[in-house]
Amino acid sequence: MHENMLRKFTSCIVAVTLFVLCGFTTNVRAGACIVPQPLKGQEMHVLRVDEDALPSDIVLPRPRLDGRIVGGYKVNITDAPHQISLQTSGGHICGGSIIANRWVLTAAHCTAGKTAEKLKVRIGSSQESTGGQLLRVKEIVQHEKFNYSNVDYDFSLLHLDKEIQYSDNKKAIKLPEEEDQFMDGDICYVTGWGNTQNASESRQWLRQAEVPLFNHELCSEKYKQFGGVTERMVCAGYMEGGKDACQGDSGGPLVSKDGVLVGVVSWGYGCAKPEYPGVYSRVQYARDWVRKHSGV
Ligand code: 4AZ
Repeated sequence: MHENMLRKFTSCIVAVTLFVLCGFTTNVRAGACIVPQPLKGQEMHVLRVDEDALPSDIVLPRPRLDGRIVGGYKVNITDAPHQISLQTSGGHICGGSIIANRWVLTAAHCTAGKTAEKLKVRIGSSQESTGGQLLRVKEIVQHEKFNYSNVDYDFSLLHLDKEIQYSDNKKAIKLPEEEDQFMDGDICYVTGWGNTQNASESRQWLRQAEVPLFNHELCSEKYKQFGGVTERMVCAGYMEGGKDACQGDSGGPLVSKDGVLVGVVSWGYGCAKPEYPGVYSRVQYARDWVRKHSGV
């Protein structure tokens, strides 16, 4: 095809695609189009929305999968030895946490539509693409109530085909007990190889950000246009934004100062934006479910 024709053909395809995405599946208001952006292995992302232009009674699809650890710093895997990188043949897709010798906890939206044979887990490395060990997954146990449209019950267990020998760079994280109390403002740590939203910050190395737990009711209020947050979710971040998990961090750990796995990176509106904290699956809620399926 001639270059000119090819260009015209391409812009036509782009125009039609934008029309379909904006006109049928989402909303176009005051120039704001909520465009679901496909990302490697994922299906839907809401990227841009003009909050002032939206009436408060419409419920938008949950935004997710749009960025990486923002406002953080490089850490070594020995600082977060429970952290794993979940991979397909294309490389890193999500984070996860070692919870026992043969078990990893991640997000259900990371495993949705995948088969165990296609997944690998890199453990014991500060870099997602090299080092440590690459283990096979024997079985995916995805939460039976996981709901893709509102991201509720975003939990998945990965049964590994080999036992992990614990060392300084690979070990299990403690799960919360039913009676543990986590308070608004408690500082937690989120880690991952996700987007830093800053070209000068490498995403090859594991990064960490410190984020305080965010009041549940206030978080639900902030996200009311996206359906609010459920009891299976916990929010963390600053009202002024700046530090957050982002694209590629999903499935990864949110850990309290006492070393307890409080949350699993799940979703949020963009990354590190003021008034939109990160939303995590609340591990305490899934404690019995984890015990039932893994014995952990
Ligand atoms: C993601 O795509 C993702 N800022 C994770 C967390 C958040 C946004 C996106 C929250 O993995």
